Amino acid sequence: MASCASKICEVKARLATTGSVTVLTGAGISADSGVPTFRGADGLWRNFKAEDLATPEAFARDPRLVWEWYNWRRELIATKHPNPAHYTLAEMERRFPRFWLITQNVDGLHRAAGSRKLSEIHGDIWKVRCTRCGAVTENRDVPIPILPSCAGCGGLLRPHIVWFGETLAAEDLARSFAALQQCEVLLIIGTSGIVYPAASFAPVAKQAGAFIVEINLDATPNSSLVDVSLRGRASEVVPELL
Ligand code: BV8
Ligand code: ZN
Repeated sequence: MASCASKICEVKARLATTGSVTVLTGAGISADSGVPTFRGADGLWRNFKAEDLATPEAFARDPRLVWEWYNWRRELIATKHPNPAHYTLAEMERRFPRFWLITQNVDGLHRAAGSRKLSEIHGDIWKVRCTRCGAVTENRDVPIPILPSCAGCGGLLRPHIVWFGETLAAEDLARSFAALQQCEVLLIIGTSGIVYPAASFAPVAKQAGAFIVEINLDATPNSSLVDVSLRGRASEVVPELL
């Protein structure tokens, strides 16, 4: 076999000999679909940062403002489609006997590309949750009437999304840690590695002996930990891995 001149070739060789792959994605995998990232140049909305609006305190203080931000994102995301990176991960799910996708993204593009073995650990922008009765429903109204109310009890609806200061669903955490501990290869795609607990996932997989590959435009806090860093756009690099 030709020597692995390129890092891509090394990663392909690893994927060719493993049966267990876990993937962690962030906003960078959807950037090439036209969905703004959080901490890139296009990440702001009316000069607010995600950390200012994606909190229960912000919603309690000004639910209209928070719903205006989510409505703006829903309207934008409604016109976007999965890119080759999303489709490649859906193909990987079919190809590897043990595969799990952990995404921090709430845009639904992995599901739209056909991924089913996934944990949307920060929630789903197309779901709403009643602040009174807790009912979770899918809502694809674009625009969504502000302020939306629960069909069942009339309570105020909120996005079914994990905000800063809120804990992730126990089931998502358990499923993610299991996938991180049992994988032979972990792919980390398009995340700045700043937000916890997702930022602690690479060390968990490393501890369990996984071969870790990072695909990102830039270096991140994960970069010093990974075995191979592939610098480039996810929509170009990820399809090359299969
Ligand atoms: C929790 C929902 C336990 C919003 C999100 C102090 C006080 C209170 C809490 C904390 C604190 N210090 C730390 C914390 C914990 C906090 C946290 O980590 N804060 C950070 C800011 C330090 N975390 C939490 O609160 C979590 N809960 O810990 O519970 C607890 C409870 C109480 C008190 C303490 C702890 C909840 C975290 C979830 C927050 N919700 N989203 C929404 O989406 O509407 S996080 C938000 O950031 C998004 O979900 C996003 O996915 C996530 C991570 O961002 P990235 O996906 O990485 O995106 P980013 O733009 O940052 O980076 C993009 C990357 O892609 C870049 O590296 C770029 O180079 C690259 N890229 C760009 N284009 C491309 C590309 N790569 C490849 N190809 C391209 N084309
Ligand atoms: Zn209700």
